[in-house]
Amino acid sequence: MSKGREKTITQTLLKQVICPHCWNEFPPEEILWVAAHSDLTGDPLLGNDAQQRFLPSRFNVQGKALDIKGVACSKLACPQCHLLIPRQLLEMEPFFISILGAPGSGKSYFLAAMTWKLRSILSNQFGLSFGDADPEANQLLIDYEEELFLNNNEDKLVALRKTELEGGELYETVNYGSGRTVQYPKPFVFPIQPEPGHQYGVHSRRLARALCLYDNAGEHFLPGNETANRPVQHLAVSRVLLFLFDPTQHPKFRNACKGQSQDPQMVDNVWSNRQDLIFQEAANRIRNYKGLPAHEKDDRPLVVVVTKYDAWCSLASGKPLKEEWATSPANPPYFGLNLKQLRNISRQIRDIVLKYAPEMVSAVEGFSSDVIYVPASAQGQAPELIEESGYLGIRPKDIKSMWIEIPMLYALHRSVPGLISTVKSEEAKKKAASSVNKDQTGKDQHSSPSQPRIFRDSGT
Ligand SMILES: Nc1nc2c(ncn2[C@@H]2O[C@H](COP(=O)(O)OP(=O)(O)O)[C@@H](O)[C@H]2O)c(=O)[nH]1
Ligand SMILES: [Mg+2]
Ligand SMILES: [Zn+2]
Repeated sequence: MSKGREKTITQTLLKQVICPHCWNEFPPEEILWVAAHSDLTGDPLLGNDAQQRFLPSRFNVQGKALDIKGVACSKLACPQCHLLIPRQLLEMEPFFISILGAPGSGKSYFLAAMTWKLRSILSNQFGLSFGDADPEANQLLIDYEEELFLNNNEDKLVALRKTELEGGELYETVNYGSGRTVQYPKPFVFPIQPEPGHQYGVHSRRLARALCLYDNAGEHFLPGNETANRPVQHLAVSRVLLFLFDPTQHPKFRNACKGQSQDPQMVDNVWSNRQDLIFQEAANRIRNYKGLPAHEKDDRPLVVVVTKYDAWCSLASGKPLKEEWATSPANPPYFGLNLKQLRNISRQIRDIVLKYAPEMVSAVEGFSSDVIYVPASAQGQAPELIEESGYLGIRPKDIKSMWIEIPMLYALHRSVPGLISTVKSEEAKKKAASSVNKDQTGKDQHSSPSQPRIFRDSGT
């Protein structure tokens, strides 16, 4: 490689790379390459079928390593676990987000609907580019998106297949020898970067992040289901935690929605998990891993996504969630997040959860000092029974996701200042002033004209 080329490459590399599988930190020059020639198979950690990993000594003019058969390679791998690392992780800081929730709480639908939505709005509304680091590695999510949002047969009921507990789809197995086998949760990696029109477009490199998402099989957090070979570092290193709370799994929510919702999950008790215990189990593992004493709270943002809003909306306003409650035009032509309104809605949703599932509020607030409650719905509609399979399914044409992107916009805003704008209009300032006045008169500071009660008081 020429001196000049070497310089431009190293200038754009991070000093330390973090592996999104095993969280090992290493300098970029230690990265392994994956042999491209089909004869070069067999890896001590990944088995006989895996392509060999190697530290290269020869490169072609494009800077690609050559394997011992002389074929140019393009895939990279971690020096510790040997799993594939998308190239963007050498250049962009990673941003880990763990998605946690009971089995059946809607994680797979949430992830698919969220990434689908982010693909269409991040560039248009927020001036951010967003794509797959490696479409092959994100294939499971891409399949989900296609099934729900690009389906040729929009009238036919579809159901996302259940991600299995031990299955290879969400976990990758590495065999370190001497009987030590570790199952790492699979990351879905999406580079996010300000486009030239973004208000901080000139700082694009500094603000760019490689978003690494993990869909945790909730079963692993059922009490008693702990094993040492399934690490939870991703929960500990995540900058933001997303916990999906599903009211349809809660007997008191189901009772309160009787006659108001035809959703089979509300009527028939399809899923039923003690979600507070699942959260507590995950929280305990995080505490152990981080060495966080029991009396201290975790200070990272914790977003409690209250899922399947369509099924329990009768306890709130009964109305669909409107986009303009959470985002509105900020720096034209772009949008911003209306934090004030988001916090206002969070308080109202918290009231509802507190009324029917106080143990959930106490579990999350006992762990984190920074909790926000965000309602969302991936489907926007109740699923129906598919006679042939016995699964619950939805017709693609009926899907109307609500607020599915808001938890992630909030998470990005909280963790990478400047990436997502917030609404600071003249009107918002005026409204803020009027709400201060109200405070001084001793009236309820949460129900000023600037903070309309979108949802009814719980119980009315
Ligand atoms: N009513 C309603 N049901 C949903 C929604 N999202 C998912 N579901 C249903 O919840 C069930 C479990 O969803 P899934 O994403 O597989 O849960 P996971 O086990 O957490 O990944 C499925 O039967 C879905 O049809 C939603 O927004 N509204
Ligand atoms: Mg799932
Ligand atoms: Zn690794």
